[in-house]
Amino acid sequence: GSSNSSGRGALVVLEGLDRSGKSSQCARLLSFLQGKGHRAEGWRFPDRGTSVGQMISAYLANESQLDDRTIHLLFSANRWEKRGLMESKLLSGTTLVVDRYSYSGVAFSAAKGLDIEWCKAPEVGLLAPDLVIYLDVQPEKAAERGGYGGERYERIEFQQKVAEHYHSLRDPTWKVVDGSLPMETVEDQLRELATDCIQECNGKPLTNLAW
Ligand code: FDM
Ligand code: MG
Repeated sequence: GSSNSSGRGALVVLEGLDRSGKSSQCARLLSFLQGKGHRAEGWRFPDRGTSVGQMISAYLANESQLDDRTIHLLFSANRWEKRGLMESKLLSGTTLVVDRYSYSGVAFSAAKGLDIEWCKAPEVGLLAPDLVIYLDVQPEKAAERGGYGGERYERIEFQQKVAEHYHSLRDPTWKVVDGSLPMETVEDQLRELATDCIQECNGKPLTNLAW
């Protein structure tokens, strides 16, 4: 039986550099939660399935050029267009395990030199995560892991800057997990963090991101 059938679902966000293991860990966490009887879905941003998402995808593939602020706002718009659906899923008791969210939006754009407060502004009012897990992997280690896919941003010098901005965004509520540990160890830590979070947010209202 589902232990969260009466309450709302949890908004669980995984953040980290490219090749930090986020996507694999999201998939593992999702099947664990579902196996425990939780209603849970895996989400990711950018969501490349919408028309905004297709513009983002073309930009990341270097098939189009966009001004830095323009692409920043598209990433944000891609979250705004999903906000209503996220809210209704959460309120109906579905936990969302989300691969990247607003913190990626701010860290990646700020790494290009955009003002960080300007970067945060369009994120205000999106749903606030109940849990942010940062998979901490050194940029050098991430780059060694089977190489990058060749998308824009997948360069070590840039990832180093992104890491610095993630660092300055971190607040005490973030759970930093050492992503260089064995996959199963990381997986165990994520299971515990997510399970606790789902229990704790039962009865707590959904809130908005305010920074
Ligand atoms: N990215 C992702 C951003 O620059 N801003 C955002 O708001 C989000 C969600 O897009 F390099 C960057 C991070 C990454 C790229 O992400 C594609 P995935 O997770 O590799 O698909
Ligand atoms: Mg990527």
